[in-house]
Amino acid sequence: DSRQVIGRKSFAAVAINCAAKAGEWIKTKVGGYASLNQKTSHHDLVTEVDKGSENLIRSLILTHFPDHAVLGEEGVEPGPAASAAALEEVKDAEYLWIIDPIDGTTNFVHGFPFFSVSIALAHRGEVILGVVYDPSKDELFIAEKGKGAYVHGRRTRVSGETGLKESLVATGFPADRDGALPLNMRQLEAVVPRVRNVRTAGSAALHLAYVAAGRLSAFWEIGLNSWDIAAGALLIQESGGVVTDLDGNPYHLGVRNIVASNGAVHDELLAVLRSAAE
Ligand code: 2AM
Ligand code: CA
Ligand code: CA
Ligand code: CA
Repeated sequence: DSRQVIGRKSFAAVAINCAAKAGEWIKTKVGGYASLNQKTSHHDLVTEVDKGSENLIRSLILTHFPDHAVLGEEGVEPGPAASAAALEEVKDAEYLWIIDPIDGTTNFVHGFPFFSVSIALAHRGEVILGVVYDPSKDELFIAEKGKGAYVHGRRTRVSGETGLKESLVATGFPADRDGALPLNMRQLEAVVPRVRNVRTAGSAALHLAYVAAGRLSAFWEIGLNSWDIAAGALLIQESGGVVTDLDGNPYHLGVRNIVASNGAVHDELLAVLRSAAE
C-alpha cells in the first residue's frame, strides 16, 4: 500500500525532516510562555509546545514506519522510576525512536537561544542514528552508526585537548532528588579549579553535540534520561569521542549519569568526578 511506498524513505531522511519541521515550529513560539506548567518542581517545566513538537514528530515517524516503537519524554509520567519503566518496556524493540521534543525547555520559555530537538533511532537497543537540531542557529547535527557525524554537511571531530587544564567542560544542574544536586555541587567544586572553565547552558543534547563538534572538550551530568542522551552519544562516538557512565562503563540506553569527552581527557575527568563522590 501507499504507506510501504513512503516507508522506503531512509531513516535519516525522516529524522532530519522531523527535527527540521518541529524545530521551525518551535522557533515561532520562543519566549511566549505558552500554557506553562510545572512537572515535578519549579525547575521542571512543560509547555504546549513540548507536547505539540512530540506529537508532530511521533505522527511523522509513524506515517513512514507504522511498525516502529516510539519513546518520547512527554508520553511518559515525570520522574526517574516512570522513565526507567517506560524504557524497559520498549528497549528491545526491533526499531525504537527516542525523542526529546524540546531539550532545554527552561531556555525555550525564557527565550535563551540554547535548546534543541533530539531524535535517535535504536535497533534492538543499539543507537544507529542520531539527530540533534538547534533551531536558533539552524544547526543540524547528524550521525549514523559507522558512517560518521556531520554538521552543515561537514564531518565533526572531537577537540584535541589532552589535559583538563586546557579543557572547556560543560555540565547541567540536576533536579534535587536522591542527593543528585549536592553531588553535582561537589563535582563542580572539584572540576572548576582543574579545567579552563565550566559552562552550563541548559540543553544536555546540545552540550553533547558540542562535544562531538569539538566546541566543548567534555560534558557530564547526573540524572538524565534516554531521550536526553541517545542522539548526542552517537554523535560523539562517530566523532572520535568517548561516552560512559560515571563509573566508566560504556554507554547504553539505560545510562542516566553520563560522562562524555574527546577521549583524551576522559580518564582524568572520571578520576576528578570520582574524588567528589567520596
Ligand atoms: P528538558 O529541557 O528536556 O527537560 C539541563 O540540565 C538538562 O536537564 C536538560 O537536558 C533538561 O531537559 C534536563 N532536565 C530538566 N529537568 C529535569 C528533571 N526534572 N529531571 C531530569 N532531567 C531534567
Ligand atoms: Ca522536561
Ligand atoms: Ca531533555
Ligand atoms: Ca524535553
